[in-house]
Amino acid sequence: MGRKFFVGGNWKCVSIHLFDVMRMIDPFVVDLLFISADLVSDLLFNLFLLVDLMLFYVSHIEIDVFLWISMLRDIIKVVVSPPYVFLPLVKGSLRSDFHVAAQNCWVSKGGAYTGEVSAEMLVDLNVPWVILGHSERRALLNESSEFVGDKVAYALSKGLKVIACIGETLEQREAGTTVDVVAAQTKAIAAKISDWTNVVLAYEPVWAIGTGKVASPAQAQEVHVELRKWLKANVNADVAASTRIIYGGSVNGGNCKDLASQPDIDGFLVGGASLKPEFIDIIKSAE
Ligand code: G2H
Repeated sequence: MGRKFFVGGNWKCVSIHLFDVMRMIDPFVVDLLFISADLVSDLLFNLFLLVDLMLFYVSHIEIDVFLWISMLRDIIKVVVSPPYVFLPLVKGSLRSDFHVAAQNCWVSKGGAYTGEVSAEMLVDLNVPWVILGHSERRALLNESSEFVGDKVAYALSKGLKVIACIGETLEQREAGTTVDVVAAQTKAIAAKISDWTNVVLAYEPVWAIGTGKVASPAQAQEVHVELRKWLKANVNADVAASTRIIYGGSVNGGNCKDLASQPDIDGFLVGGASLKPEFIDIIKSAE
């Protein structure tokens, strides 16, 4: 079976109007919640909202038809990753065929680790996915590749699915060490796990993150091919063929189609654009 296209929305630590973002992803469910909450207090406001919603649904009908057909055909996996505090609300309100991910979790069993959230807690909340090793955490919080490898292994052992991020800095790219860097980051994960079934590898060149400088389709494809070669040589051919390698770094509605057309780009991890209506266009690039 082919690799199912995967689109992750990484909401990071951005202040958002939750209902606006949720309505963008699934107007029907969220607005019903919004309406029922408000009906109690403000009938007039809701009449106004209802008209607004009717107009909204009419203008988004094509989007929803596409999404529902695509989901029925089982060709896309969509996972959104809100900050921890919003996880239960987003999970409870989101359309059932979309899933949620945490943006991080602790490296071992929970305990006296102030400020951390454990893999067990996510499992208890029925949060199925977690993003680990994002370059912002590697750079700002000094997370080493070995630490990320340990986190991936622990999260998998508790039943979570992992979006594991790797990627080179601009200096490393300019020094010609891109493949060595991503191979070393992948090796640190491979050293700690034996089953790749629940891992999605996210190649995110650091120089492309939040900068508007997206890797060209050829640049991204080249690294994805090298990663697949590395997995084949160092893990096995099955893992190389079946593991989804997604691209992240300034993906938007304008560049997603060309990137998605590359044979080894199996989807995206999207930051800024996952909080905008163009996120739907990015999901649609699976077709
Ligand atoms: C990379 C990406 C999401 P953005 O961090 O993981 O963010 O799309 O804003 O570059």
